[in-house]
Amino acid sequence: MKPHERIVDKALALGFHQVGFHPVRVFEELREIYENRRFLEFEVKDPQKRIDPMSHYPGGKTFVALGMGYPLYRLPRLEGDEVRVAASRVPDYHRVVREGLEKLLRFIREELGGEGRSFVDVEGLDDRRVAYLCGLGFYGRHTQIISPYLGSTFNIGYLMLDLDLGYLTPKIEGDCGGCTRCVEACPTGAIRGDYTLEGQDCLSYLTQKKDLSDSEASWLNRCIYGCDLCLRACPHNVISAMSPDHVFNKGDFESLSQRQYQKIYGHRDFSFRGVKILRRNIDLALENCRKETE
Ligand code: B12
Ligand code: SF4
Ligand code: SF4
Repeated sequence: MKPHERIVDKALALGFHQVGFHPVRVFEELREIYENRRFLEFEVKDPQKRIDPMSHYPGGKTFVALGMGYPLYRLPRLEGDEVRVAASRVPDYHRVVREGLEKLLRFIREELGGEGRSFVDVEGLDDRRVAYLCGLGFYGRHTQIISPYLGSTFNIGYLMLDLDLGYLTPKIEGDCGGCTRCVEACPTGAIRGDYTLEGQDCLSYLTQKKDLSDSEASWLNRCIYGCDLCLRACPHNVISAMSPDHVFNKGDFESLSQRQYQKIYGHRDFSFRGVKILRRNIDLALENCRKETE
């Protein structure tokens, strides 16, 4: 078996669903986008860090990109003080993907004699670009990478290795044709339609942002962390069973200190932004619902 085939086998055994390879290079084609970007509150603002893999791991030769799918649960009917969080992996994908990447890296060290570094949403390097270059999928109009196997409900992790594997996965070229379902489904107009997103207007951002303007506050709905409406509209995605893990009641968070919140919910992606922001989102969401039904 060739080294890249052994890596694929091991990655699949570790729970990843898709694997691709590409030589490491600077994403020069994205420089202009990052130099002109209206950065979000918590984003890494140095364009070089976003596009230059060597600024994170000098000596990197090969990207190994891994896709891990997550289920897009069926929408529950929410009543009273019930709210939901966007479809996502439980526990937080950062943990699960990182754990898998570290095991894969250990295997490569021991069996193939290589060194490397693992990445999942690390220091701003553009994950979707790595996935695209490594042939995991193509850019959808909602700007998510769409895989022919996983749709766009998958997370991306990758390794940068100091090995030259002499293998490259062919890129998957594709586009959305005449489909504009996600543009129509997006409640804030964040999806521009030209394969770009105005992150400042995306509910996924607003549910994490510290201060909201009145109009931003009026957009919040019963999804109090993240947003998955464009994923739900996309014909490449499959909707599976209902998920009790993603539905909550206002009372679940009401009297928790930050410490208690971390203890109970620290393994979830939404714990990242702290309990105060979550409580604010719940209050705004329920207030907006009340106004709508008045
Ligand atoms: C910041 C961020 C956000 C921000 C802003 C995103 C943005 N686009 O600006 C917010 C909070 C809004 C967000 C939301 C979400 N995110 Co996010 N996010 C990130 C993060 C940390 C950085 C993304 C980034 O660099 N954006 C900068 C802009 C410039 O990149 P971009 O929008 O992808 O733009 C590209 C395209 O527009 C393309 N492009 C430009 N012009 C053109 C023209 C054509 C014709 C084409 C084809 C392409 C194209 O090139 C650009 C650069 O690559 C990454 C992790 C990472 N470190 O990379 C995760 C990441 C992108 N997010 C992810 C996810 C899952 C989500 C959510 C689904 C979470 C949720 N349920 O709420 C939503 C989806 C919203 C959406 N429609 O994309 C996944 C995406 C997985 C995938 N299959 O693509 C990532 C990769 C995390 C991960 N490792 O799994 N996210
Ligand atoms: S996540 Fe929601 S707000 Fe953001 S682009 Fe998709 S539908 Fe629009
Ligand atoms: S909903 Fe349609 S336009 Fe949007 S990403 Fe999916 S296929 Fe493309």
